[in-house]
Amino acid sequence: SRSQLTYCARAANHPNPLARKLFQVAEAKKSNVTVSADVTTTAELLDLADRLGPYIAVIKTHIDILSDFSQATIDGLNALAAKHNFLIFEDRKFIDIGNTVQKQYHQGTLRISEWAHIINCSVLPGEGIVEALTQTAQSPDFPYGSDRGLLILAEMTSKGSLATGSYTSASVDYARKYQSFVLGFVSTRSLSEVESTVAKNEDEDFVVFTTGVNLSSKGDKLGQQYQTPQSAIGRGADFIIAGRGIYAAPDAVEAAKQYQQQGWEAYMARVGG
Ligand code: BMP
Repeated sequence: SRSQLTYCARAANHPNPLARKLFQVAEAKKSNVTVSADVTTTAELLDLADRLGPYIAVIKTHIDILSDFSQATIDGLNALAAKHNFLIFEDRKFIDIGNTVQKQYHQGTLRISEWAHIINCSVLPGEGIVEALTQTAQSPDFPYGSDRGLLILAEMTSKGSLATGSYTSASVDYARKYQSFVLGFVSTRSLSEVESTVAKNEDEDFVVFTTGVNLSSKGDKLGQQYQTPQSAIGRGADFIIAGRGIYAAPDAVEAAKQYQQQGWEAYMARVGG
C-alpha cells in the first residue's frame, strides 16, 4: 500500500508539486516532524523556528495567537523557512462560506497566502469551502503559483470530537474531487479505506498529518488525547505534529531531536527499511 512506499518514491511520482516538496524535505532532513509552535510572541516563534529548524520538516503556526503579528513575523518566518528548508503550515482551520474563506486566506490582516505553504479547512460548511479555496489558489492572478496546498481536517484528537462518520467520509470525497489543491488530511490515521461516494483513483496519494503526538503525556486537562510517534506512524501518519511535547520540554532542541529520531525509525520500520 501507499504507506509502505518511501518518501523518495512518493516524491518521484506525486503529481502535486508541493507534495513532492514535502516528501523531498522529509527525505533530505530525515525528519517527518511538524512542530506546532504555539507560542504567543514573534520573538519566541522565530527563536523556536531557528533553533528547531534543522530537525523539522514543517512548522505549524496559529498566527492569530501572536500578540504582535506584523510584517517582521512574515519576513522572519520566510527567511527561516529558506535557511532551514522547512515548510510553513498555518493551522487556521477555515470554516465558513466560500466567499468569506477566500478573503480570510488571501490578503486580509494576516495575509496567510503570502507566507503559508499549507493551510487547512473543515468541511463542515460543505463542498463549497474546498471549491472556494481551490479557486483562489488557482486563479490566474494568485501570485504563489503551485507552491500552496490544502489539508482537510478530517478528524480531531479532542475528546468527544464530532469529526467522525459522514463528516470524515465527506472529507475524503472532497479531497478526491479537488486533488489539484488538496494535499491530504489532518487525521489520526490513513483514510484511503474510508467509504467515499467518489471513486478511489488507484494512484491517489494523500499526505496524512497527525496531531496529538506526545512522548510523555496521554492528554491534557482540556480534552486533548495523545498518541506516540510510533502509534501515529503505524496508523498511517506521514507527518507527526507535536506541540507541547517539544516546545514545552525542558530542552526543546533535545526534544525535537528525539521526536525526529523516533518518527524516522517508525517510518523506516513501516517502509521496511
Ligand atoms: P499539543 O501537541 O501541544 O497538544 O498541540 C497540538 C496542536 O495541534 C495544537 O496547535 C492544536 O491546535 C492542533 N490540533 C490538535 O491538537 N488536534 C486536532 O485534532 C487538530 C489540531 O489542529
